[in-house]
Amino acid sequence: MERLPDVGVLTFAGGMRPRNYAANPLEYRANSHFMYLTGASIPDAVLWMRAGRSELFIDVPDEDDALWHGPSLGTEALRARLGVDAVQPMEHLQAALDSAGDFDRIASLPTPDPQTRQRQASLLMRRGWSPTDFETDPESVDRTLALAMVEARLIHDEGAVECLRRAAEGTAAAHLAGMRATRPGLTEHAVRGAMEGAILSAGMVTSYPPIVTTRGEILHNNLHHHTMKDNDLMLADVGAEFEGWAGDVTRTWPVSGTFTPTQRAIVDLVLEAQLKAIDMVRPGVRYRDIHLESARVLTQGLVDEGILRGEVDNLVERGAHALLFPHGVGHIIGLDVHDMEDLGDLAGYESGRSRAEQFGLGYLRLDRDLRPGMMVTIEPGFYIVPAILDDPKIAGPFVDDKTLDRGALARFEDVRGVRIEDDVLCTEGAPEVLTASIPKAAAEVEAVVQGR
Ligand SMILES: [Mn+2]
Repeated sequence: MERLPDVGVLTFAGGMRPRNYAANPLEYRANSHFMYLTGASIPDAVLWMRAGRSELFIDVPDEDDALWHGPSLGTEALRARLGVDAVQPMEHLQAALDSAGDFDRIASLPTPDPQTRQRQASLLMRRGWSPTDFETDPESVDRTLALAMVEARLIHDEGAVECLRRAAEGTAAAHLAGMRATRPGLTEHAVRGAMEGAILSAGMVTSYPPIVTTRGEILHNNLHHHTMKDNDLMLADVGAEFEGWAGDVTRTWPVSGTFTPTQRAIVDLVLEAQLKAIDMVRPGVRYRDIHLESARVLTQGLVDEGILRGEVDNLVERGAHALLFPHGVGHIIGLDVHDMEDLGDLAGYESGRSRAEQFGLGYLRLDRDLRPGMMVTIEPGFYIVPAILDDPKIAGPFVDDKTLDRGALARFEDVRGVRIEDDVLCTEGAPEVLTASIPKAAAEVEAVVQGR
């Protein structure tokens, strides 16, 4: 509010969304900006802030609501719990906005659900305002608000870190359960069920749709129907959410309990790249340099295996590693698993920086200088993706000049996809890995799977 002295700020929780019809909704979770400001997740609630005052507007339950949902917290008890100045019925919101005479400007961030967006537009329109494009309009109050939220949410205070630690605990329970539930002959569903079950048992929910797959080369694979076979790798990218705060971890383990020599070589290499990158999570380090350093470690290993040919720095500069490591090394994490991605690149990219054109580097979600209190993921990977390797525009030049040796790569057919991901807090000193308790070195992972 210091950044917006003459402006009123409206923040929308967002509504319930139907799964198939209105009375059968998806599990509710409020918009993260709303949760950050209020600490609550209340369907359709609106927070109105102006002149140092905060008022929460809610749909007051009608009498038959208590019949179906039980008694609800009264408005005064809710006010006391959340620490806002007032809690009012939704019917009063329009009048509150209309009477805010001095505040002829209203800032408001975009909301993802269409119904809320419509409500937002009509409320603003009554005041002669319409939502502006905060991404392109540098003069807009919405952009000032977005930047203020980024500044607040980018650096986690002790309370936030405590919640992120709890999310990490739920995430750890899930991965151990997943490793122990893996058996040749079962489907991936069984592993997913064990992992989500561990999260639900801890009183948490998943922070994003889980990836639990023996086809790890399909980066966002949300199918779980494959039967696990002895020589498969299981790639699980699963995170728990504690009171809105996200965990995000990937582990890759052998279905049989023992990596094949080729799988072991790649898992060791990806871990080496990950450890090198984690060690760089320190104040003042540019995140893109962490990405590029992990790419160099991977590239050196691929040169050693004869998969890539050339000089490492030159290969990374040309983006040759992206044929097998096409995504960025990580992202910021907080209330959102990709924190504040609803604001485009405003949170991930420092002012004056923008996405690269090059294949691979263009998918990097974060390019800031790190500061204490920032939390990031570190998640290098290796994937054999036909859609990349068979693409004449992406892979063609590297095949033609013999940079990529597809024959050498064919030996690693049983690898498919490997990723190792942890959640890392930047501190004044050495990085703190919140998810360090989850086994990741090949021998540790094998021991857990074998002990099932
Ligand atoms: Mn991630």
